[in-house]
Amino acid sequence: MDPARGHTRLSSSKKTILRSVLALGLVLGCISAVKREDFKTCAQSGFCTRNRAYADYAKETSNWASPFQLNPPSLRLQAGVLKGELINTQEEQPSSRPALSFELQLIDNDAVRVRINEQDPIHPRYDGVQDTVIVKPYGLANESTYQFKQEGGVTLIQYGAQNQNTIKITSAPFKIEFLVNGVSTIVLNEEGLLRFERLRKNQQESAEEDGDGKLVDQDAEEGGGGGEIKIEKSELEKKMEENFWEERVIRHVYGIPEHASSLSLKATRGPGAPYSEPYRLYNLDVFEYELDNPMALYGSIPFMLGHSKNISAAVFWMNAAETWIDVEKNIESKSSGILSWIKTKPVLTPLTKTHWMSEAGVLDLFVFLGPTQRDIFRQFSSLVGTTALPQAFSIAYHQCRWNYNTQQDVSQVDAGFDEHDIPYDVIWLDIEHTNGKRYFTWDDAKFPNPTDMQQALEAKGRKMVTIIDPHIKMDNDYHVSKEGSDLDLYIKNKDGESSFNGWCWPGNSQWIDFYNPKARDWWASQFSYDRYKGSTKALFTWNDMNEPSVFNGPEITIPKDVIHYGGVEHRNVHNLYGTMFHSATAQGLIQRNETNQRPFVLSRAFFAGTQRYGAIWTGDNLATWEHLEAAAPMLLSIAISGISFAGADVGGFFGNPDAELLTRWYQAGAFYPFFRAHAHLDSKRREPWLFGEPYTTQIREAIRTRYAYLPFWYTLFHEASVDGMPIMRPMFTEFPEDEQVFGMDDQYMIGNALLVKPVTKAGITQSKIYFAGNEKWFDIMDYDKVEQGPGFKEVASPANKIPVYQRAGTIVPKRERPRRSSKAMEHDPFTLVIALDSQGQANGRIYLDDGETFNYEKGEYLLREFRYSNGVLSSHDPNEVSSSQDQDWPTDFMRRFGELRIERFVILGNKSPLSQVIPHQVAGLFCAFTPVKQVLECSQGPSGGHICTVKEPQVVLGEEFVIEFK
Ligand code: NBV
Repeated sequence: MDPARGHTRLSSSKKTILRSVLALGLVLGCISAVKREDFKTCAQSGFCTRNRAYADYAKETSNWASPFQLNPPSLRLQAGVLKGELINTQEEQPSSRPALSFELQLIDNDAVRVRINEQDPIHPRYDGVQDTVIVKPYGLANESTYQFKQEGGVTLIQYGAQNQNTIKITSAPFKIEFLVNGVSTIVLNEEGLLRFERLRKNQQESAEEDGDGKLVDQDAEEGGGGGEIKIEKSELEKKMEENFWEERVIRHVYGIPEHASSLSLKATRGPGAPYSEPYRLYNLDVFEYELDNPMALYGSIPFMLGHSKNISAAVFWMNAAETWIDVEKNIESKSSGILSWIKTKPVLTPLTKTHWMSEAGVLDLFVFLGPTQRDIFRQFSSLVGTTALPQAFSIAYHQCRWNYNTQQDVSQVDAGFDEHDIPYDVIWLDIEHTNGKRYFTWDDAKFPNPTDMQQALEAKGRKMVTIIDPHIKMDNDYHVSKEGSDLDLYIKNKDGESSFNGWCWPGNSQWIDFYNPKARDWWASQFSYDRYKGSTKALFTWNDMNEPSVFNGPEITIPKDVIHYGGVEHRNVHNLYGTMFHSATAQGLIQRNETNQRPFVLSRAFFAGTQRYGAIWTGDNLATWEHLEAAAPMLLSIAISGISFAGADVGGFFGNPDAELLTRWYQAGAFYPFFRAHAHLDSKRREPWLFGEPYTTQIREAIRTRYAYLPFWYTLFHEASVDGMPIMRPMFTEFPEDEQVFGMDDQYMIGNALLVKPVTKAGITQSKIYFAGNEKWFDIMDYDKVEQGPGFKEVASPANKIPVYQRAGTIVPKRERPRRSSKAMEHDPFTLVIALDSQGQANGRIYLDDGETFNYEKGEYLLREFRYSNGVLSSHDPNEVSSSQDQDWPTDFMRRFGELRIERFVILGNKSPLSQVIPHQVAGLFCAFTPVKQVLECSQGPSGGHICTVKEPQVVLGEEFVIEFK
């Protein structure tokens, strides 16, 4: 299938690439067939080897101190920005060399940005990542919100909403410590490992590569050193200087996806470290990836969250070049008091150190001190962007396979869902639907009438997705290829003149340079209906292979020395390429639409900020139980790093799942934010009904469960789009005080309300679940099964059951009438499941808009907060400026959605049965409240709680209400 893969090896090239290696140590106190030889280890990466060696050298050298010093008289704090000069005392004639510029920005959302760059460099470092990653110019803290003082060589800044944060900057040796309420949380350069390369004139000349420069690894030449310390001796070291730095937080650390590894990051250095390789961030197409491994995968987000019982903090290392991160864990006793104006608290706690090493770029680091995780997610997402609100259909179920072969195949599969009463929203076409892998074209023999095909789907409220990859077949008769050449839009070889070409699905191909604004606009224009023939507004897009995957390239990707628009060398921006492509595609879908529809684009590669453009998935997993198990930790790491709209291929991409595995995967997938089944070309067909009973029924139930909870999912997507809260949440996000859950990644929360524990082993009918907190948990399949937290409990998880529990104290909106697509449910009434806590209270929300357009930006949506307290349920608008208040009602939207009924309340956890429903009249927008006799039924569960159902309570969503229950 992919002969070129087998031949790609890391070459022990003789070339020397002199580029701006960047590294930072962060001490954060707190079945595989993968061809390993295709991918670099740290020992094969020159800068990784040298940086690790430098760390060892520092550790082994007694009295090691960072050679970097801040020049205190140079420090100036003005309008939220502290500027100064950083001197490397180890440099030859430091006084005659321009110092490094140091800048610390206090951002108005309480984040802090630290930047270090060269002053007057001969060869400026690439500093453009911010232009694409940071959403908008942000505000700096107002001078009245912080205090600043300098004492000797120490600079102190106190800031934060409650003045709770302190930054302590030590000039010599250079170090920055961040404290929250006097507790040391993150320390930058504590181990004195900061290093910063300068490129000198004679080096710049010698930086030219020799050889053909095409498809060999570009810094493997130093790899043979076997990780030995050659700090002063190596030839390369004489030419280069690396940036090493470090930070510390005291706790578990999480994030830095994408790795097929645990949620809580494992040690990669130090005694007993489970991994010997650092975590690597370098977007790569890894065939049949290995589990429990820090190897790089398709996406990279250099965001790391640290958490301990009392505190959370995070860092974002804004660098898109190849990056390696070492994690080291030890125990340390530490007194963290600083001068008299900070409270002193002793800390005895596991210390996690992390060491960040990037090949290029400037040092640009954001520190988020929360104090809560919700604050951290808000701070981070306000800089890199929140999840774009997706179209409602796209959070329903997707049916994919490589490939649905013909138009007839598509209509048969579509009909199969109806015959078996299984809802689905989208059918996908993989690369075989094209004319010879020429994207934006159709294989006319197989798909003679794509427009009719899409219209037939649309008539049932369904959609289609086609794949569009970034490699463009070199063929002058292919309009996309020809226009790309005529307009000169391809990535260039290192000569900066000729276009790079390499091998991919269509054969010899070229790659659009998405760094060129003209190329982005042109690409977006390809999606207009007149250019993308056979496309309709029911057609959406899948961007695959965008790491980018180049079959005959080094590590199956594009060489680092190819050149982008503006002369930018690829190594500086590698991890962002896929996102630039994703963004231009999403822009294309927005532009094509006279109907103001939101885009839907799935991407395989990702970076920080990808959530602004669409969804991602975890690539080519395997149809094994181990891969099913690995999906949750992977998705959790991705979620806390900003990308909520993510999923794993249900069923496993490679191989053939048996019926049990497939069924369990559907049950797990029904609780992934992006829910798509997918399968490899060579795998057997596995549409949900093909395994027969009881599996068809079990899969149908799993998919229907997803559809029933769509109002809840959509409300969570709204929350993610507003304040960056992850949808799929680690247990420690909801239970930050409970140390029991800090390392837990086999169960997780959806929003704050649902606890999910996927079954990931064959033959299991019992699951051990941790019920956190001091409240009850209600089994969603059988409301009278109630578990009391905190503690582990063995619960039954027979084949037809997804172990999912609703947390006491929450109200979850649902729709309980199964239909064939989410569109077909859009006018259905709602059910509210009200799970009372021990105080008899519960809260929840619903968000609703038209599910398709951008009209919500004009206020066309409904946001309702439900509160149950003292036997009274009320619905109100939590946000005075949203929805009804400032509108001339009724609008089209309200006519369509505001009158949607709530047809049922299910009240769980009542100590005694209810016998009366008393509506209190509230001025309504549509009609005065008409008290009608509701149907109230209560039953008693085995645990003594009462389950009461109120049918037809005569309330609509667009109207506030107050109802008393007795
Ligand atoms: O386009 C074919 C596949 C696709 O089905 C899969 O989901 C992607 O991750 N694609 C990779 C290319 C080849 C995989 C072997």
